[in-house]
Amino acid sequence: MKHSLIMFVASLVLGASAQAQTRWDLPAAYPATNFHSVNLASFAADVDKATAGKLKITVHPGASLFKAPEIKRAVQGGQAQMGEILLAAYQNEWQMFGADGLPFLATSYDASMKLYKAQKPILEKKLGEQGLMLLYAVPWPPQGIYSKKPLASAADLKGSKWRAYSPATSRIAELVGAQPVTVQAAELSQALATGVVETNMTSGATGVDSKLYEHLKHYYDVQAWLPKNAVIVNKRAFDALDKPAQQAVLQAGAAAEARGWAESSKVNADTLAVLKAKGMAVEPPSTTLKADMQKVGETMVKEWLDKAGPEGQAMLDAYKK
Ligand code: PCA
Repeated sequence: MKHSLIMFVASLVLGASAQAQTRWDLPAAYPATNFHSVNLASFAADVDKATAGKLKITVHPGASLFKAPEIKRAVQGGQAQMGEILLAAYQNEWQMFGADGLPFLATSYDASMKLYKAQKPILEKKLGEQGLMLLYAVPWPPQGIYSKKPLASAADLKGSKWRAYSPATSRIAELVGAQPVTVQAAELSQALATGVVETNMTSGATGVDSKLYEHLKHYYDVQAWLPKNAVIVNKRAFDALDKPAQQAVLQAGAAAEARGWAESSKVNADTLAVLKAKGMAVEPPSTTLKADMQKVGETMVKEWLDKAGPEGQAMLDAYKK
């Protein structure tokens, strides 16, 4: 009698722990309607479904839980179990993080995928040393130039207040003689409204998110680079999951990566159409403007290689193979 009671209680306890729910937070820096955030929400829903509700991941878009530059450290420190970061924003920490933020190194989705494949093994290694896992990465659409005034050449950017989101976008400003000011996407429309920004480079996606068309009337479709968002996981949090939940995270991550790449190029076309519909002049850059920006890119790739050393050269070789 006593024995069977103990067995009964034990089975309840075991049953309860088998049913136990794990809750994860996933801070992200871009608005809920942005395609990266929508993809994260689908990822979380996939994990929920695959684990029958045992792993609940709450996505916090719009920099609502942590500001963009704080997300990586938050995941490293375990304040969040996973998060989405813009790799290029962390170039000063490690040059390789900035490889996809360099102008004219990889300018199409195909080239961007090749660059990702060359970057991936060293990214995984570096993040692994930091107690992090790379779950997946998805590129933003190609980056173009937004400007209040028309631009015939890079000289027309001189002196303008230039919004930067990474060390590389600040460096571009220096090289063209503009005044760089770092503004995160979450604060971009506010900065425009107060007149702090006259020029910047970003995608059509962020142009629509932040309603850049309300203040900047020209978009030059330069297609200079495709910076990636990476979704990272705290390794200890991952290891604490049971095997089926780990599998669910990995599988949903792989699906999100494939979905994200397809969506990015669709969003590129859609958002450039929105900019036009909102009255912006959406044009290819003049030959001079393009050549000027390509020169800036050449300088920056050289500077990057100087800092990145043999590791950078090996990655470039793998990319160009
Ligand atoms: N949007 C982000 C990064 C790149 C992009 O297209 C931003 O402007 O902050």
